[in-house]
Amino acid sequence: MNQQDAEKNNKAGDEPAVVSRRKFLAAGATVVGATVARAVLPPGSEAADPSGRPQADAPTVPEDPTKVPGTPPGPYGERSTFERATRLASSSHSLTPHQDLDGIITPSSLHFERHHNGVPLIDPARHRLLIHGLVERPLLFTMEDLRRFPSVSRLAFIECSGNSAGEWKAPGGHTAQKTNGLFSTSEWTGVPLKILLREVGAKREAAWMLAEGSDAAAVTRSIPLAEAVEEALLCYAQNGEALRPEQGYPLRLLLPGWEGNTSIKWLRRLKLGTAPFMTREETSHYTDLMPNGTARQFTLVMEAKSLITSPSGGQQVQPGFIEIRGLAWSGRGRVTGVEVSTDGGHFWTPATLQEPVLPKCTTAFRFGWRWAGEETILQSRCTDESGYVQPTRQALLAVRGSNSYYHYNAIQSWKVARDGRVSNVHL
Ligand SMILES: Nc1nc2c(c(=O)[nH]1)N[C@H]1C(S)=C(S)[C@@H](COP(=O)(O)O)O[C@H]1N2
Ligand SMILES: [Mo]
Repeated sequence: MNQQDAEKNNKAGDEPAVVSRRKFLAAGATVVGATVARAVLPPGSEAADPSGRPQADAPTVPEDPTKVPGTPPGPYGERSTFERATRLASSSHSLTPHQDLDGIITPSSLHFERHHNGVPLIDPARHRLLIHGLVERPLLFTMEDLRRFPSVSRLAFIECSGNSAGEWKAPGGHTAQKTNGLFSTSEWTGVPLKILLREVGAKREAAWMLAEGSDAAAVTRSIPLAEAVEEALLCYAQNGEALRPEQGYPLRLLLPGWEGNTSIKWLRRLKLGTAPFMTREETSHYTDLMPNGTARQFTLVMEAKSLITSPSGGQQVQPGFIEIRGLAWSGRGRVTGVEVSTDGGHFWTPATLQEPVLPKCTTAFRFGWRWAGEETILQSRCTDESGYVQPTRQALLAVRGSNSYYHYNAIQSWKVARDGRVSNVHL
């Protein structure tokens, strides 16, 4: 089936209709409230009576709770006090609750954090960025200087290379947050690195760049310039406002599609050189232990991956129509397709991709499904513009062995039990 056919097939699921209680019962679903429909018609069913004529059991207008004066506007918005989506936090990281979110942008307050020695408090008026090494003119920039350069905004995900690390051995996470919480998406705004390299007069021989953060850990990374230079952004803003302190306020490097650890936060220094800066004093090291005992290093690109966020681990579904929703992303470019399997990987059907579909950014997908109440396994599989297809767990383990920690991107399997409970399993 091609993408268009799949979209047609999914159409019914794209247009949920409010249904009368009678129709709802006829559809064979479970009724939870007396007059409140908790589900939509299954795909292919006729819509509710469009004539608008009152029906015997037509719902009445509920009491309007808004007749009391509301709260006046304040200087900075808050979410509804009824909303509960939260990050799970430890001393070194926090996880985005993907199962509670919609769309591709992670609210800034729910963006995951990963830091090696806490979040520093930095006064932007005193912050400086030094660019030196193999340059004609070493320069020190203030935040004000940086904001004067031509700017770029783009949407991009950041994924920690340790995202899903708990899945190498056994099903580690019970929820989408636990399995994939070290991954988030924002709109980032800043100055292209290329412009600043021109400003300092980067020398021809400069092939590597050391980026250093201003946190207590002074995290540094060696970055190959040839691949980084086109897209690297020095960001001061995220989702329309200044970066959050946790995301590197007032300045961070963003390397779209690469391991999160290369996107140095609280950025204070860039040093250009001919070779990687490799001494322990200079940089932190990330390696992947391979089955033959060797280690691979500078595996910078985050490979294609996808995740069904709803229904996902810890949730419970009802029989009838279910819109399967999820996220797909690839560090190599655009997502070109996502397929969904509702039978543990035997049959795969293309899901509908939600626009926008942007390179090195998260793409949302959805897929209309009718669950009859049997035990089954839900999976999604992503393909990117390089032709790379997200591997099964078995295929990934065959290549990487099970001694790895970073770069786990296997297909996620969610088991739906007969009682509707969803859990993380490994096939
Ligand atoms: N200065 C500094 N930059 C850093 C880190 C850090 O600890 N210090 N952690 C890195 C890691 S491992 C990741 S995955 C990303 C996480 O970015 P986020 O906290 O904005 O989600 O920041 C990277 N940049
Ligand atoms: Mo990371």
